[in-house]
Amino acid sequence: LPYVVTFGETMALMRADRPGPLAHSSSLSLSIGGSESNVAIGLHRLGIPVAWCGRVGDDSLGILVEREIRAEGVDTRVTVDPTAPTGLMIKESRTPSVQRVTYYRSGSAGSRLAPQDIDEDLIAGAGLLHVSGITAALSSQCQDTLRHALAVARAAGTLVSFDFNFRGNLWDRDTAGAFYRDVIAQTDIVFAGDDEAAIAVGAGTDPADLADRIAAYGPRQVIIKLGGEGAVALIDGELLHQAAVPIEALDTVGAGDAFVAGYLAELISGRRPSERLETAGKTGAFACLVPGDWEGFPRRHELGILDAPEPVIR
Ligand code: KDG
Repeated sequence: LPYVVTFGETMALMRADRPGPLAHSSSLSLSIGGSESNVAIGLHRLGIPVAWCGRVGDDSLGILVEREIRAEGVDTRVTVDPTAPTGLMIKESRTPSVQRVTYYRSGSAGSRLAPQDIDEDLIAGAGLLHVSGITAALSSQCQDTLRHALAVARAAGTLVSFDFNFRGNLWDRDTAGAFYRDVIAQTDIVFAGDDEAAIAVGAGTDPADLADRIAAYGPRQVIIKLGGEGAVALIDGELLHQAAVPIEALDTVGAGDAFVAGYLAELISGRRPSERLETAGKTGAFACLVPGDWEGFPRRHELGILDAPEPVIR
């Protein structure tokens, strides 16, 4: 199978074990999270070879980040930066159904990712490069890195996938919108929530219309993620609707990444657009059923569990 390359900032992730104010949480669990490494883990669990590039500090959290991603079978290409710390993200579950994410990442090692941290030959030899708008929001150096990687992929004929991933606590909508419009003109596959799509192409009530407007910039596969409402996609001119898998969501952070991993895994495996969306819907649902960002992502043989007729599988 062709392999996928991705890169971005992965942070240590601390999360209270029970809902309530963080100020009253006496214990936190420690893991890692980063949109692109989440996608990489999701792809690998579905049987797709994948490499992730990133920069971490010369600290214990950097060791944790690299070890966890590598332990998932992802080919990790990590630059250790002794001059900046590994970023940190804290998830506060203020009520059982509302999560607040706080970043401690400004000036982090991950935000200093530079073009030389990403092996050009790795991108040129890949079947697909996946990037996210989060990287562009971190620093101008990260934005240069993303643009450089895109240029290398375009020149080599490597497919490019881009997830808007708007983070309002990292940059403003106007700056993000201008960046999105520029990048989608150089991208083959675009993932965006309907609210995120509106940042780039203006508000619209109809997701199919948003997909149309994005496709006008050039991408042949535009997938508008609608969370609990499923997804609408415009793929090679064909409009498709994917219903969401009905579940009781516990933690939706990471669901978008799982969705992207499901879609891309089936694309790489040569499956039809409807099959790509169906798997994406399932992987997204799996992510919502487990508190961590990526821990609940399914392996291929587990995809059918959502339809299991009995609660105990023997
Ligand atoms: O998509 C999930 C991500 O939001 C999370 O894992 C952390 O990359 C992250 C970010 O910057 O928000």
